[in-house]
Amino acid sequence: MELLKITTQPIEGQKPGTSGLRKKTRTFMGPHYLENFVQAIWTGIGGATGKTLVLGGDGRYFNDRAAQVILRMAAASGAARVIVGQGALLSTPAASHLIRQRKTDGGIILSASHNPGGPDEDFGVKFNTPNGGPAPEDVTNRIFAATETIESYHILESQDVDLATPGEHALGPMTVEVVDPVADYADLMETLFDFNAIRGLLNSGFRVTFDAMHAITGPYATEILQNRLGAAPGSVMNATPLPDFGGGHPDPNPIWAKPLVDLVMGDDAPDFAAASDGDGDRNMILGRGIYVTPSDSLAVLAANAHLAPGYAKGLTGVARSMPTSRALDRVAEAKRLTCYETPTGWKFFGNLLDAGHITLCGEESAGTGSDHVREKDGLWAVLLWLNILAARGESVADILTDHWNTYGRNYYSRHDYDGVDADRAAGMMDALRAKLGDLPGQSFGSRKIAGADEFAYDDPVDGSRAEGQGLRITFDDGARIIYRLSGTGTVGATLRVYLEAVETDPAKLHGDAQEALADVIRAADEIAGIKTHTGRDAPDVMT
Ligand code: VG1
Ligand code: CO
Repeated sequence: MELLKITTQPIEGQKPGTSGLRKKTRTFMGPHYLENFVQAIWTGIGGATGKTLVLGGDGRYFNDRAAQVILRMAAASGAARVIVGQGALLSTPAASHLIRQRKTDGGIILSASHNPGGPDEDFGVKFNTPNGGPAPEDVTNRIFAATETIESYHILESQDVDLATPGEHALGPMTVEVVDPVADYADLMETLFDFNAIRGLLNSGFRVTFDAMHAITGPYATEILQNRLGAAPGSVMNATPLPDFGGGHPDPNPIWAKPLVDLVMGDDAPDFAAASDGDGDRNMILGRGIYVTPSDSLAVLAANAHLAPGYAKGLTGVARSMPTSRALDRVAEAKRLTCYETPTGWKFFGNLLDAGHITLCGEESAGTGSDHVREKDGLWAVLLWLNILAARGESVADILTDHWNTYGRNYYSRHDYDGVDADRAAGMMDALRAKLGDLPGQSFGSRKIAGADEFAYDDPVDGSRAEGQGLRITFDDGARIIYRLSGTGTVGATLRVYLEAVETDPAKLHGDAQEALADVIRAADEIAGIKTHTGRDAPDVMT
């Protein structure tokens, strides 16, 4: 086994975005691309020497090859041990759990999450810190800085490590420990939820369908829902992870998981249905005849979490990303909990969770989680819903209706414009930023703008400041419009427009979101000139 020092030079554009570095798979497969970034991770964390790391990914195309490269580079840089999920697989929440459980120095997750996979699609690499959470900005800034000055990297010349069976292997002086990717995570879930109650529910004729979308949650959902909780065989659909996710977008929303939505809206609908994304950290919740928006789901979970044993003592506080609807704030107010507002991306919840300021948090993009790990967690949200359904004995639709009657409804939708020319998108944001000061007081239909600003976040735990986190417009009746450019895309720019309106009239709680938001949607275009700037007539995706 020879230790190689390979000469390289900086490659442009290796700046991690909202969640790690995401690029076209072919870019990652290009000469030195992955290696440069991995060596920069070692530099960014103060070297790999003596460290114990976790490694796994969502199984997308190139996951297996990238894992072997990273193992050889870890060994060459003196890491003591790498704990790898069997087959180089780990869901993002399971990786977060393993990093914490084994008290490691962090881990590398190979995933581009909900982005499609394959040689012509997307790949990604993310570093998580010893608390199990995505690296905060000071760490990603150091990693990025290292990519800009790199001159060489170290790698061991060796055969592939056998990752197919659990056990230990030596790779030079380093130990590679291959572990069952599912067992520890499933055990953790048993400590949080009343599995007996959920088992009872599922035995009583209550039917569930879980769509793993040919992605990583297949084996997790099969073990937990079918094997441990007794859901009928076949309750988990698309359960085998595929390198290209069966050609689909593993994004659990009504567009990309349409077959599941059609199922719950049809005659033979199950009582409860859910889906997760490529790396298992997102969730979509459905009941018979009903889609629960992620923002509403977060609020319902916050209002009912005490019904699950792991949260029986109540919550210490809650948090949501800024564009997430303020349905959560209403629950927090009623329960006298502090509700923190953070920038988009799970890394901003880490400090609040570590400090014990919050127990539960979430994002409008179908991410919900708690202090059990430091990532959002798709199956966790599904199990918390099932626990609540078992405890309350009501349907999803009834629980949601009751919630709206109690707290009011925050009608909500996100409109995405994908693959917009990056300069045009930036031009729209610049023009809007320039006129923010003039907006307060202006009227749009029956609403008047109460405030307009660019969101910046001061972390209450470590005092760090994150600027430029979205343009935010608030109306006098509580409605909001937020404009943001995505930090996870790989082609051009994705413009996200987040729309929200508050309704407390009991007669108007069951309308269609797009209709209820029609005035806000019109105002969003009038204020920012979306159509003029992007050249688009309509969004590509509405969630
Ligand atoms: C998107 C979502 C954000 C989420 C991020 C990572 O980011 O909006 O809420 O945290 O994806 O999720 P952006 O910058 O594209 O809006 V995942 O499941 O892709 O790791
Ligand atoms: Co994800």
